[in-house]
Amino acid sequence: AEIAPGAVHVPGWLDLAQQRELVLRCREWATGPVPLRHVVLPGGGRMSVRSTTLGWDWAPYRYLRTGEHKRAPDMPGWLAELGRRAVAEACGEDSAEARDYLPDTALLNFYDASARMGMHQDRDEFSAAPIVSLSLGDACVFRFGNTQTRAAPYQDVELRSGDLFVFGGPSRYAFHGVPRILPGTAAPELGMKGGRLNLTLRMTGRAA
Ligand code: MD3
Ligand code: FE
Repeated sequence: AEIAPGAVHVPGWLDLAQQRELVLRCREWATGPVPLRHVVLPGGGRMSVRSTTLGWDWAPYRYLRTGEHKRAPDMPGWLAELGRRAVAEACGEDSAEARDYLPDTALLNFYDASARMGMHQDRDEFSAAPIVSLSLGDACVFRFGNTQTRAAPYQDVELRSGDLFVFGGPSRYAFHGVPRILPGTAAPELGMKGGRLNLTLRMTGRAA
């Protein structure tokens, strides 16, 4: 479903077996050289979400190869390919977006039951290519706004485990956030002990 021009929601894109596999991979990254941590913003605020990265390391508000942490692991080829298939699904197999899509960074966010993400725009990339979002674990309320202001008008959409969302075109720079996690909504077979994982695949537009 296209909830706004360029913002395409594909509920249940990943089946349970694919979700379980991705949860296992995420667990490896979450305990790797750049473990999940609460990112501290330059203004001193600590994000309630815990994050890690592959490829480029997101150090607010920029991408680095090596930041305060060890160098992030490389973005695996199979994950970049999954991103390309996601854009093909949302924008069409023969679209220019899908043809040129080669994400070079992945951001992994973990939300416990009380974590939130305030309304913001993603403007740290030097590329206007779409952003791919994959959700795992507990469902959340995802708030999709407009490009002008973090305030209304916005739409609230429930994102569940296995859902794909692609944000391109005019929606690429829309304000968005996660006001609420819905605890206890994940399938037990997923093997998560609560909380929500969100994996976003991006093109930084930076030279390797
Ligand atoms: C809309 N993550 O990592 S994913 C983020 O669920 C982020 O963890 C949220 O916002 C999360 O920056 C939302 C969906 C998402 C990701 C990027 C977008 C929506 C977007 C970029 C532009 C517009
Ligand atoms: Fe974002």
